[in-house]
Amino acid sequence: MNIKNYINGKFVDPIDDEWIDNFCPGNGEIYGKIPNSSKKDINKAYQAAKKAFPAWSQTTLEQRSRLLIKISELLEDNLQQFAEAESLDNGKPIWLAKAVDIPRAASNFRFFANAITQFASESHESVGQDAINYTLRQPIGVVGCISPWNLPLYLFSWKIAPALAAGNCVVAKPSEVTPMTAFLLAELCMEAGLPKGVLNIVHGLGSTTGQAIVAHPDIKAISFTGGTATGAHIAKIAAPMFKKLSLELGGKNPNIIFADCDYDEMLTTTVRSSFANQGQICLCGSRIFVEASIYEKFKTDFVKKVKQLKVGHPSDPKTKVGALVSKPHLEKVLDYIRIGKEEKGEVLCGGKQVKVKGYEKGYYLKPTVIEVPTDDCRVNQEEIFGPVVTIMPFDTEDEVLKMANKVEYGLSATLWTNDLKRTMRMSKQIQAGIVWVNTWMMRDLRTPFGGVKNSGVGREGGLEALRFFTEAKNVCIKY
Ligand code: TXE
Repeated sequence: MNIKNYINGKFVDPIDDEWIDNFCPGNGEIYGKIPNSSKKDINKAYQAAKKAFPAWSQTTLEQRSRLLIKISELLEDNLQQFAEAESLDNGKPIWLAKAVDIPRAASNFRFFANAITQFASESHESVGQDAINYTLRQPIGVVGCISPWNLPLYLFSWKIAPALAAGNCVVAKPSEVTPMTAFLLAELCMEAGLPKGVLNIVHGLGSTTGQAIVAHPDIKAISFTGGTATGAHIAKIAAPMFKKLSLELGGKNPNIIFADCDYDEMLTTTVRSSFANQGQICLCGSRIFVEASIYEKFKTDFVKKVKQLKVGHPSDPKTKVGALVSKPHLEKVLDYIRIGKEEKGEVLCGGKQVKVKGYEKGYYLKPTVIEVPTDDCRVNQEEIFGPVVTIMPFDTEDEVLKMANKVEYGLSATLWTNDLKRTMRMSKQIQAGIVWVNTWMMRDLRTPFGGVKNSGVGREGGLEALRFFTEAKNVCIKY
């Protein structure tokens, strides 16, 4: 199926008529073409957004909120179609797309539809000066949203919903590897009655289309989720134009397990936090540190459970681990497994490609556990972003804290313990934007989301997202 750009309320071909192939990870075959849009297409999208902005920014909160809720309802009505498209495009098991990804995208629209109606700004009385200050939170204008392939619609909507709710018009680009559900979303926006030009969805490669959004002088804010190297590149382009930036980048998250935890719950969740979505979630706990007294037991139990995970075609309801997103990505992950062995890591399970019957050209990999000799080896330091985790033991809290923090990233961390004092101590000291204690990926959309160090700058979610997509203006009135 070929997809098109959605600009000014219409589906259009790219101006230069350039296209790229879209591959299906489940069988490795080309199943459609997508536009590789140029600067000209981005400018066309920008012009449409600019034209739509005055009217859109003046809609009442209720009008905006109703429209976003309508989109969320339409997504729920079309759950099956969207889940199938997401699974086909990304390789994730269809049950996962149906249970998590698409419902979460619908929640994003509903959440920001409601959040905007509660978005208050502060006022300050300047006592003794007969003056009052209040803050206006005004939409920025035309903003750019660039999203990745791992949670395609979930992360696309996580950006465009707050941007639209806050009264901006948007030029958005989903990943060229997984464009399908963003394309389908455009149809729902039309059906919901979103005015033309308010949301423009332009497809293409990062280096052409993405870069054209970032380099466009009049797109004043960029919300980006993707790789750390790309984030740094974007920051360089955006800095001389003083654009507002929100960068949600990579992670290499520690999963720290103490002997006093609820063992069974920890074990089940750790399998999930390691391999959910084929390990392609920036929040996955890819470095597992286990207190020495339970290390051998954990190693045996964990590897046993991991070996039971069924690798299979994304459409098979029994599949727990689907296909990796692309051939180059599969090769990158395989390369890391090779590096892990060279670094004297022991592959306790997995480590190999899987041929799924009937889909031999698909990008399947066995979930892999590598026991590493030291924490500073590359597989323990660099983001692999696939179904690969490292494990190693630790003796003391201080030791594990040092290892947990000794990476360039700082997105999330998971802590398994029933010791309250330790929880409080460690939560403060772990260098991460999110710390989960005795759980993983429990998300409340009101909470700030983002990382420290090379995991990015800025926070998404709740009020943070609405603040990002608005400019604060102080008005001081002397009376
Ligand atoms: O991401 P890219 P890639 C990590 C993960 C992965 C690595 C590379 O480790 O292996 O990044 O993945 C657009 N200007 N994460 O190469 O390239 C691109 O088209 C503007 C973590 O697929 O960063 C896509 O829409 N945009 C991550 C988006 O950026 C550009 C999720 C992300 O792609 C651009 C994905 C440019 N110059 C990968 N170059 C997470 N944080 O969850 C690319 N893009």
